[in-house]
Amino acid sequence: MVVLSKPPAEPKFAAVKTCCKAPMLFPAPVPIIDLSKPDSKHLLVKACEEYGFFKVINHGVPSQLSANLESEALRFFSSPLSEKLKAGGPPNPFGYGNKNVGSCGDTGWVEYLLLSPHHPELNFHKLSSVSGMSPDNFRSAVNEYVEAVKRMACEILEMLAEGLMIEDRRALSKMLMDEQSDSVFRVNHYPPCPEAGQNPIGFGEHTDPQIISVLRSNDTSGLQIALKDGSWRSVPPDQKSFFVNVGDSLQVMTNGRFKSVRHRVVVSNAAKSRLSMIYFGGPPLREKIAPLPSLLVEGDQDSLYREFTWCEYKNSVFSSRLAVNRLVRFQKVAAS
Ligand code: GA4
Repeated sequence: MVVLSKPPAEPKFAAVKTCCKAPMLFPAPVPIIDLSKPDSKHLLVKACEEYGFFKVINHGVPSQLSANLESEALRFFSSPLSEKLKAGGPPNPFGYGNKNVGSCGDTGWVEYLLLSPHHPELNFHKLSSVSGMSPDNFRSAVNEYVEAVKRMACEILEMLAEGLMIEDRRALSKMLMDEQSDSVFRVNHYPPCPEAGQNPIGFGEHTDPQIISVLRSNDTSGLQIALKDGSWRSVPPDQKSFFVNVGDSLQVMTNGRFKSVRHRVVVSNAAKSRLSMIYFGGPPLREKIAPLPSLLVEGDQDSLYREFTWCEYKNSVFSSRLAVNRLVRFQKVAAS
């Protein structure tokens, strides 16, 4: 006798935490960087120092690649939950997940696909069992998009290296170019929420642990960043541009000169879903995360951080709650 298991229920997104009483925040003063202008490198450095966040225009990534991937992703997210669950997820961190972020109890009004661009075997074979999906189309949409965005991220890192007067302009970008680069790609879908007026948390506040993150979203709002004084500001969406975050590892590599930006997503639109795709450029697991030597020599400064590898940091990150300030454990204690 064949026993059919009960189909899993649609995700219960009810009763998510609400975030801020003020329904409207002031828009963030987001620096806009024109990548086609060579002298943008000084503005890039300034943006990383002041905000750890900026928007990129004239970036050279064909809009068709973003549009393609967006439509493939929407096709996936509009499948029945029972189908989406076939694309994996917890306890395996890769694949489809909903409501739960990470393994330490963080939740939000979000469903996602977490993919490992350098280990395709972890991603796509599962999609072949999702009815209505063509894994080949999805795979090539992801690969083409990630390749183009990675190239842009490397260009930004090379401009930053020049702006910081680092002799080897590839000192940062080579970690993303390395075959063993531990980068991650994520597509987040925030479905329309009946409680949107109360600004429920879509993705809780955190900093990104990697070197650099590149985000592209559709034109639905929700992203917010924290300024240096701790106040939250909204980031108006712009589907033609990319938003770039400094990650924790780049903060360490610049000995704290660049700040990894705290950010979150709130669901503020009851009618429209938000779709974002984020490339997290990370170093190889064995890579030492430490201030670049030339940045220490100049002011005769000591490193603010004890030495660690990306593997060590990653283990600590993946066993922590989203909102934790994870670098504190790696900071040197100031002598009194
Ligand atoms: C935040 C940035 C990336 O989305 C991510 C996230 C990761 C996950 O979703 O598994 C983490 C989060 C992120 C940092 C703290 C831990 C791990 C969820 C979580 C609670 C893929 C990443 O690299 O770190």
